Amino acid sequence: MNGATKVGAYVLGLAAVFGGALGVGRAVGPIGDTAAEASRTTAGASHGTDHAAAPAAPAASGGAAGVPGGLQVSAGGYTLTPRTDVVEPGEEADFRFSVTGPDGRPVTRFTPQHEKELHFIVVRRDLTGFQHLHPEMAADGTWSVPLTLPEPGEYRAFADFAPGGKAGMTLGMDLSAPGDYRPETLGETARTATVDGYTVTLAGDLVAGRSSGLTLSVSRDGEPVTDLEPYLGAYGHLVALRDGDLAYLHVHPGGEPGDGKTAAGPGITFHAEVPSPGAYRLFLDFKHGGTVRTAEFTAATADAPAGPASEPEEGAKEGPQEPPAGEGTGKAKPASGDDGHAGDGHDH
Ligand SMILES: [Cu+2]
Repeated sequence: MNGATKVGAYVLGLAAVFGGALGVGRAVGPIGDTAAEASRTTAGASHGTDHAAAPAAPAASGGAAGVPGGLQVSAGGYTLTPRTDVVEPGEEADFRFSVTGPDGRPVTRFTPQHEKELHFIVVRRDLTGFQHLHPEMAADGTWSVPLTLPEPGEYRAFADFAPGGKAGMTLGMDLSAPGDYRPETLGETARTATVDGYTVTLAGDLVAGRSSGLTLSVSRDGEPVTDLEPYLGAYGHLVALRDGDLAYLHVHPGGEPGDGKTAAGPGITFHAEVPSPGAYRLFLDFKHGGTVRTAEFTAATADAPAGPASEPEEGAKEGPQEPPAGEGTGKAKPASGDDGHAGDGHDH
């Protein structure tokens, strides 16, 4: 394949992943506008769902083509505007923000993705303290959420949303919790994480510049968990943040509850594409026994050629790659008490 075609395939791959991750969510919302249709069909190309393949939608997550989501506070005319960007650590704040649109006014119409109009992810810049929240929007477009930043430090907050009728995007903003900040080092790569007596095992490798399959398997007391509960329309939600700049990749399962082929565990399969070699922190939200929990892993890309040269070929083997080290320091913690939203009756 010549160079130009390789570059083209790479860009298409990025568009498919970012458009696809959001497009799957859009399938639960109103459909019919062309952007949504384009994203939905792109999702089919990326995730192997039933949608027919179609020309890729514009890369949506970050605004500019090929820029990962979450790195910009403003993109495509949309800007994240917090009422304050300083939050006292250890105290619950009534955190408010809006998304202003190209006309400079707060956006009040959003297209639900994964049963929510806006997903709000907060993490300290050292990749600890992950929270996945769902703010409420007032009629004037002001979003509010009870937010506790437990420890001092610099935090990154991500808003993952689709303005009504537009492609989805993720904007990011910095929040500060004043005080003495001692950043933690990133945990070593790990295949196993534990949370509340559950063990989650990661199989598969991230490969820079191309889609790769990851399977996360949940067990408890040595027994596979086969009755995972749907959470936001899926058996699991996976967020990947790039070490170094916290680029945001929202990755979704290859199937969904009730599609007749997706089991309720123990394995949850995802299609992930990361834009560059390096380390990523993975945060898996899963629901069991009525509670949402988050399992966390550090994962590094497999030792493979990266970037435009890593043209995937159908059926090609992954090559002689060393998997990341086995046992490690995957940290885990309870999810941030957000599971009340899981069953709130959005049609799906
Ligand atoms: Cu969410």
